[in-house]
Parts: sequence; structure tokens; C-alpha cells
Amino acid sequence: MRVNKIKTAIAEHRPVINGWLAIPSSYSAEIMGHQGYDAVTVDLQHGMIDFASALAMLQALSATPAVPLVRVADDTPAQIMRLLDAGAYGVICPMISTAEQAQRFVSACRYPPQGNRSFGPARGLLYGGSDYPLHANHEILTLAMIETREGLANIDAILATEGLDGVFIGPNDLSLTLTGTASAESTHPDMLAAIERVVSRCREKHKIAGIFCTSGTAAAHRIAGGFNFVTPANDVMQLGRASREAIALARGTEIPTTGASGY
Ligand code: 3PY
Ligand code: MG
Repeated sequence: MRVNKIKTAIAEHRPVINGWLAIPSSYSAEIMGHQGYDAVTVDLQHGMIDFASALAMLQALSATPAVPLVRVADDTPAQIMRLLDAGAYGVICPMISTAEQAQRFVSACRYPPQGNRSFGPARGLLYGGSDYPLHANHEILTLAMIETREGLANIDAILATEGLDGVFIGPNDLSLTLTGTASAESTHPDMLAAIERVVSRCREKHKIAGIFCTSGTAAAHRIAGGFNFVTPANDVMQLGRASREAIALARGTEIPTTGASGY
């Protein structure tokens, strides 16, 4: 089976830079996959992406060096299994608040006896190789999103879930629940303490510590803070920023720091 390069990078202590797709386009996916990201995630939660678009995007990513990942809309096992069958090499699952939820998520990603993933690997075989069924349990990446107060409180139990590779902080949701304001780069003391707590627990337990960031600079700051899986903004944010910059440079005006998308 094709090796999951994300797991290799983590084992070799190289931070993973993960692109993020919210626009339902196989062409966007193909472009992003060729830019040097270690992985690119198709976002079926907040992205404008349905299963048919996700399938085409995973196919496009398959022809690039980036490892194809998905963020699912929720922890529904049928949805998780279907996206794995569509060739996703890893799943980021939002709003994991308890060990039971984490267990249900991981089980959906693992064939028996480790889990309850139903057999029908489909594109998994095409992308991964004919021995996919033998190695999928080891190669498929599982990241539980920590973005609720309860998830933060249960971080130790969540990280103890057998087969869970790590966590990915949703800083917008986490800051919203902790401070009342959604801000991915919040410097509120409660957020800083929460982030430090998750990073140190991950380090102790040798689990992946991931986080969504608003820019490359913010991602570098997170890596310096101990994260080893970072997303330096999504396609929408990058497209908006690149457009504003081009317009301002053409007009000889100042580049606005935020646009209609809020970033
Ligand atoms: C969050 O910041 O809450 C996220 O889910 C990032 O996409
Ligand atoms: Mg979120």
C-alpha cells in the first residue's frame, strides 16, 4: 500500500503543512496539490462541498504529491467510511468532545477487529494499491478536532483512544466557546492556556498536535509553539488576499488587511 507520507513526516519530526479546500473544484484541488503542501484537506463541514465534488477533488489530489485528507461534516460513521472508500488517506473529525465520540470516529476508520469500518475500499485500492485492505488500519490518519469546552476538559481521555493519531484544534470554535468571540489567533489568556494544555498533552503522549491558522506567518508561530501539523489558511482566504493585494498594487493604494470574507 502507498505509504502515508504524513505519518512518515511526523515520525521524522518534520512539521506537516496542510492545505485546506473550501471551494468545490477539482481544478482548485489540483492547483493546491501541486504547490508543495504535505497534505491537502477537502472540507465537507464548512466548505461548500458535497460528496460528488469531494470525490472529484480527491481524484485530482491523487495526481499530485499532496496526501489527500478530508474534514467530514460530523462523526457519522457512514459518511466517514464513504469518504475513505473515495480515497481519503486521513480524516479530520470536528467537534469531538468525549472519549466515546473519539472511539466511534476511530472505529469508523478501522477495519475489524480494530474497528467497524465496512468493507468496500473502492478508490482506496486505486490510490493506495491492491494490498490496501491489509494496511489501511495502519496508514489511514485519524485526527479528532478539539474545539469545545468539553473536548478540552476530556483531552486526556480523547488522546487515550486506541488508534487515534492526534488532535486538530479548531481555534475559531474553541475561542468562541471559551471567550465568546471566534478568533483563530485569539490571545485571550483562556485560549493561550487551552492551546498550551493541548500541545503539552500531545507531546507527552506522542500524538499529533494540529491547528488551523490564518496565514503562513501564524502557522510558523504555531510550529514554534510545538504544533507539528498546521493549516496556513484555506483557499478562500488565500484567494481573497491575493486578489486584494493585486488590486491595491495596481491602483497604488494600501493593501486592505481584511476583506468581505473577514480575513
Ligand atoms: C475552527 O477554527 O473552529 C475550525 O473548525 C477551523 O476550520
Ligand atoms: Mg470549527
